[in-house]
Amino acid sequence: MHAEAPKGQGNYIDVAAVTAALAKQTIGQKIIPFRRMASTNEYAMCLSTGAVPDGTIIIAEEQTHGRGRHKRDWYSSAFLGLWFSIIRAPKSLEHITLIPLIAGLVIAKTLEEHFALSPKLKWPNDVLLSGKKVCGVLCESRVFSKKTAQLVIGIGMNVNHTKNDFGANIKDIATSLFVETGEAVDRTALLIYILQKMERELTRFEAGKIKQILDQWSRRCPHVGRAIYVTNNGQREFGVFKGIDNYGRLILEHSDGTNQHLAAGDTTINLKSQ
Ligand code: BT5
Repeated sequence: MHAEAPKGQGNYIDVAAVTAALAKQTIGQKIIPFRRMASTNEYAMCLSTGAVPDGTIIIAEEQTHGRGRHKRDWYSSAFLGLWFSIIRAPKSLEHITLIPLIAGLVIAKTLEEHFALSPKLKWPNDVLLSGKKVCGVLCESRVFSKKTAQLVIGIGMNVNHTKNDFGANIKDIATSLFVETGEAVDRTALLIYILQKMERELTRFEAGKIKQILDQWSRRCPHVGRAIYVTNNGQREFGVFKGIDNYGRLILEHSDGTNQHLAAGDTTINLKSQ
């Protein structure tokens, strides 16, 4: 692992430019860049508390063991994407389960504003373009007491991949910004935009604007109001996706009219027609 990118190989993210652009905010006040590492989330989760300032970013040009939820793999090719983790000390733990949804919303708004794209959100953590996954979010936390925790917000976004850059196991389900727009993307500018938006959205969240955030999230989720299958702890059932509660849980309405609130950790969803 190299804490500093060696010169002259590949097209590196300009970390100095990112740091300079984010000088006035908490997120990104320190950036720890790697050329290659196993997983930025794994690294961030191993840092001891207080070892780095709140808002520190761990970023890698390539991950060899990028991880998704439930120990799934996250493929992170060299120089083609944004693979990074934000270390955050939340002000309150009450609604921290909303943070993966907020991260997805930040990405969706970035794609709308920066590229005039129309991304969709799939609960709990996928950002889709043309029905394929362009970005995934993995939030992990270490809880120290009823009031304190350290959160790691991991974001993986496919940026300059061509279709051939995706391996056989994900080529039908993954897409990139290059595939969708036909244009190479400046990853440095994109990262700055995302991190500035993340600071603003997390500040809004900490100011208690939860309803606004949930409304904005739900508007971008085509599954809300639809019949869906839910696989929860290995059991498959179906109902209507009524919405998201204040804790980021999916509200599933059963045929008898009762509502069940399902946490992201154990649940995956599919449209009933699939
Ligand atoms: C996620 O998990 O979508 C969370 C991905 C988070 C990745 C970031 S990168 C920086 C940080 N460090 C890490 O180690 N992780 C985070 P999940 O919902 O479980 O989706 C995983 C599934 O997505 C896999 O089983 C594949 O089917 C698919 N997949 C894997 N790599 C992909 C890619 N690059 N693009 C699209 N889909 C992918």
